[in-house]
Amino acid sequence: MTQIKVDALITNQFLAADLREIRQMQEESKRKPPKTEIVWRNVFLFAALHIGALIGLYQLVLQAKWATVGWVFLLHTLGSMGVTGGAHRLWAHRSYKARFPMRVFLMLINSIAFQNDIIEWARDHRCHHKWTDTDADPHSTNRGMFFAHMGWLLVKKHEQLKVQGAKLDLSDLYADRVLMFQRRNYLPLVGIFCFALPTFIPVYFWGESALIAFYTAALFRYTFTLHATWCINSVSHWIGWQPYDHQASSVDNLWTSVAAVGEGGHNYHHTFPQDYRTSEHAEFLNWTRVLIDVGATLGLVYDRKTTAEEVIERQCKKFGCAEERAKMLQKLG
Ligand code: ST9
Ligand code: ZN
Ligand code: ZN
Repeated sequence: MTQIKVDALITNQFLAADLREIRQMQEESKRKPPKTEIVWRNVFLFAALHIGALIGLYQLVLQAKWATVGWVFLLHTLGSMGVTGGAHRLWAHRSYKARFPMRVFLMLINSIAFQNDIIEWARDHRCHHKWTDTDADPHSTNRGMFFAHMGWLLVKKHEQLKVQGAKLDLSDLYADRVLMFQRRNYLPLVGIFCFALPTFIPVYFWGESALIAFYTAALFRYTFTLHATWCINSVSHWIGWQPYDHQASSVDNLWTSVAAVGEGGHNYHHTFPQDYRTSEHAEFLNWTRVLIDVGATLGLVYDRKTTAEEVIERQCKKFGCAEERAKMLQKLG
């Protein structure tokens, strides 16, 4: 395991000049609200998906077999881990390294979640970290909580995001043949892993009705995982603890840790983005960390990065609050 001992701001890859530029961009985006160009195709598709998900929820509660309920939970957990352990902690942040079989596994379970291919996901997420709450942040909270949650997927992206994002170095992502395979075959992969297999398996193995399997394990489960993920962009930039950085909009929150398999330490994560744990609180909910640690035990994962205690303490003293950190860890475990 590698412990990061350099100053927190440098682990965050921001230099003082960058920070000044970012503050200016944040002010500018508050002064001039950007014009919104609605993409009606997405509005109709998401509306249809949510109607299907509501039917699925009704069936899940009243009509589905118990095995199907378990299947929905398993798919949500696996798909989420493909996002948290794969797209997020491995590919967007490089917070650990993984061997080929682990990367293939993560790419396949990521396809269950159908959240754009990993290269696009990681590109947008790197923009979110580097230019948080500016027009170059795909889901800036300056444009309101609905925009941060899902509104950003219903409108054209801001020009600033495209201009700034084009400056990012994404060569590591394009050099990974597992990611290139996913990109080239994205539609068949999500067709199989997000919709076809989730429907087929309950029908074939425990005789569930095809319609119930489709509405619950495909449509409802897909929508639920989307909202759990989107909550990190809305709730986790809104209500919660800020022990590590009071100036940031990100917060630590217990409920997002529950729904998003351990990603609720968002104030911690924005402060120490290269830490593979992404959170200090509620370790028992950090199932993604468990998956990465199991990978390490099996020799499939190596070079997990953590943050040294003295760096965390220095950061809290300078930009957050050590007492708030102690209180939060006591309350949330
Ligand atoms: C979904 C993603 O839901 C969810 C991500 C959530 C992220 C959460 C992050 C925080 C969480 C961390 C923890 C994880 C927790 C997980 C928990 C799990 C329970 N840089 O996009 P286009 C350029 S997806 C640089 O079409 P438009 C580029 O040239 C749901 N350049 O823009 C690009 O071309 P290409 C399913 C950029 O036309 C070109 O612009 N998917 C950047 O404005 C055009 O790009 C959907 O619903 C950039 N960042 O359209 C699809 N971005 O890509 C939704 C763009 O070829 N998306 N460029 O290089 C769309 O339909 C469209 O993107 C749009 C904008 C309508 C939103
Ligand atoms: Zn992140
Ligand atoms: Zn964030």
